[in-house]
Amino acid sequence: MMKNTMNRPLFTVSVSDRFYGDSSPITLQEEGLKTNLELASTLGFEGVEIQIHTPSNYVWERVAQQTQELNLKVTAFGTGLEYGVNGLSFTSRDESVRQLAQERFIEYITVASQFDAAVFLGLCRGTSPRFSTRTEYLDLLYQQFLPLCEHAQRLGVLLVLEPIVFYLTTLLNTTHETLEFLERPGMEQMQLLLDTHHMFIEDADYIQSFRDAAGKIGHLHISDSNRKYPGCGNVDYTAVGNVLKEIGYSNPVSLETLPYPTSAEGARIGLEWMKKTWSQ
Ligand code: LER
Ligand code: MN
Repeated sequence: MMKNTMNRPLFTVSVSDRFYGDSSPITLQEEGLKTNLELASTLGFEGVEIQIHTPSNYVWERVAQQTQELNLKVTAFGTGLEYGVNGLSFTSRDESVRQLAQERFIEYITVASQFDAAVFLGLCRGTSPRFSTRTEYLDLLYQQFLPLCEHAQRLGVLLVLEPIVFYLTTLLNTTHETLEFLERPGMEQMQLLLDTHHMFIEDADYIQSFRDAAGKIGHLHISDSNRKYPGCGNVDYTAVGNVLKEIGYSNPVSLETLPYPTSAEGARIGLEWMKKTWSQ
């Protein structure tokens, strides 16, 4: 991935191609990807993470041209909808589903290489049916990730793995267990995607987690304890801002919030938090 030469993160927002629901944490989910790109640019964001599914439905050269004209950097591709909409899972008991997940992520990595963007590994990890089978499922996940890491390395694409809260998966919930997982051999192309929502619920001390993960955080989601914009819930965003500056975090910071009270208003307030944090 190209190095950001600013000494602060790029201010970005999650955008989609349509409305996925008020309980879906994608900030801009108006009708049409282009509409959301235009909205992100009008609101003053510097970049976007694109959360769609089935990338072959898009003409990516056109999206590249649109984002260029809007002066937006595409920082990442979110893949959670591949699990939610298409049912793709790397730990499915069905080998053909695992195979489809492999092929789909190879596709994402190839598209992301055209944008110098990262690819998220989130909900598509699937889940272990029992706590007692977690080790077996994590080993399977590791085997599934290795070919993706190789492809990503060849194309110079960063993969980012997100610790996700217990109510969505039993695999890799905390920042520390995900850091440990990333130490397995062959995973050098993968870093962390941290998300303040998951960290707040899962980590014993989510501010200390940022320090412990310093240098290994490839992308960051801003989402309060209730998944709304910063300030709506219990996350201490003053402390989050301070620790991010303390560790010199300069990869993208991205709003991944419920479209509350509307897509545009939640995004506007979230961007204000980013600007205030990095102007001090
Ligand atoms: C995706 O980045 C995420 O945070 C998950 O909770 C899916 O919404
Ligand atoms: Mn997230």
